[in-house]
Amino acid sequence: MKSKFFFASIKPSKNLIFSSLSPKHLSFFNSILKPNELITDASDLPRYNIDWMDKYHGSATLVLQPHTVSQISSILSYCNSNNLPVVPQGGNTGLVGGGTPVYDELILSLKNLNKIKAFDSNNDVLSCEAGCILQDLSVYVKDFGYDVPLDLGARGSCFIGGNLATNAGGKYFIRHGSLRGNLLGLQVVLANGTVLNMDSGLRKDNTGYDLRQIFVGSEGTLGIITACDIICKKKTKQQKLMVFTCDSFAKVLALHDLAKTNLNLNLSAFEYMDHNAYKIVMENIPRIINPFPNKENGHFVSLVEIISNQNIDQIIEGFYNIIESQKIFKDAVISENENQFEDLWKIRESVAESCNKIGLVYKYDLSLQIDKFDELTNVIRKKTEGLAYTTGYGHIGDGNIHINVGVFDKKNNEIVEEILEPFIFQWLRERKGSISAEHGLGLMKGKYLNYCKSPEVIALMKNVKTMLDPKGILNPYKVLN
Ligand code: FAD
Ligand code: S2G
Ligand code: ZN
Repeated sequence: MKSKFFFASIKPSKNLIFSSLSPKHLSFFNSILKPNELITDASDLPRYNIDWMDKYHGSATLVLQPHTVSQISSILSYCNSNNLPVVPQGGNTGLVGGGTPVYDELILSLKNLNKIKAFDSNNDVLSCEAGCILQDLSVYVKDFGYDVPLDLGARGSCFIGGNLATNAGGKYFIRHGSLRGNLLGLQVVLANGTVLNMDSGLRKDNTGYDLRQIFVGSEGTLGIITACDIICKKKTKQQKLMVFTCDSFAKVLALHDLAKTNLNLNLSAFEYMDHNAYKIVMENIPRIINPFPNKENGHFVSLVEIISNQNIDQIIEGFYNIIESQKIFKDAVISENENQFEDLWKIRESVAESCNKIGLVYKYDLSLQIDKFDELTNVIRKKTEGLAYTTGYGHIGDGNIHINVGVFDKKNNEIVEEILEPFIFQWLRERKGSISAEHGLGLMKGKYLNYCKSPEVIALMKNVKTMLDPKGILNPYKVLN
């Protein structure tokens, strides 16, 4: 089945030193895995070969789903000796083509490595295997009165191993900091099968180089993450979400500044969506709540989450009065209960799914000075006028914008791609932004790495890759290509 996205520009040429799966290889895998740990059935393979956006299509004929680290070690040691390329896969929610094969690489799914080992409430540390689903971990630590240090729209499918491999951001970056900053212990299996236990579980451990961190954000190209220890934070007793419409982006920035000044540590998240993003959610998500029926035309929508252990209504009232007196917003709603809190967040978290309904979506997940977010969105909107639907939204709190460009008619996919790339990355380079804020490079952006990293840095990255994976079997064609 042809991918909606099959241009030569996206498929690097196949590395001919790699072998393909042979009956000999299959009998080896059958000798170390149980029948339910191998997937070869043609009807089951597409859900592993095709990414969440239906944009990247691989042709793996085998998915391995081991239950233990020693199985993973044996698998990698065998693949390394036989030049068999392997794509580590978590929940397959990645958005840059990192978690699916380019050709017939084997898929090693962490799905069955999903034990929650322990929660240490004296030291606030969660210990679990890489295949644990983020939402399951969130539910587990909630019983102890804690939050996991990240949350994102794919929580119900993504694995903590994939979150670490992409150093996922999400909506609580300003509250918890980065996932890498909340990582204590890490267990990784290298391409040659070596199991690296870096699980000190200590917040401070200045004994040599911190090797854990090179695997965070390495997108399956340096090793397979099999377990981790993550710092969790005590839940606050109260949380509310305020949603505002503003008639200019300048007012969104003013609102953000007032939120930082007046809410300070009570500010848990600050997200925005432009009118196109809001409109497409309202038009595509069944039973979505519209808090501003017909009143938000052309307006920007900001979501400001507030947390506190006491007097949250007083905090909100004080903040509301300040911003009202400065005429910053047009309309505002405040969640009154948990259901409304979730319903209002659902509006922001449904942008991706809604954009998928237009057609092929070119996604740009960028770090940029926040005052330039709307300028760039308008440049892209103008350049693709008539060909695509452009939305601007994202995590203002941590300087990460998402621009989704949904192409109306697939016959224009290639035209839109040529309009956008490398233009958008050049635009960004001139303003010292990053071509990937949180989703990683995957297959999509490796070729643009030189737009935000120096040749010396890229050369050193390549040396690290060669040292850890000399045959290049781990997630080939991704990140550094
Ligand atoms: P996969 O997609 O399976 O894999 C992602 C990459 O990690 C691949 O390169 C893969 O090879 C590698 N990998 C996976 N598991 C391992 C492992 N155990 N060891 C080594 N490498 C591994 N991302 C954000 O950062 N912030 C958001 O707000 C956000 N929102 C999203 C909303 C939606 C609706 C969707 C669909 C996605 C969103 N994402 C977001 C993107 C995606 O959810 C994240 O990148 C997530 O961390 C991927 O996890 P996963 O388990 O699905 O990984
Ligand atoms: C988000 C993921 C979805 C997208 O919603 O914060 O990280 O469309 C994104 O990029
Ligand atoms: Zn995001």
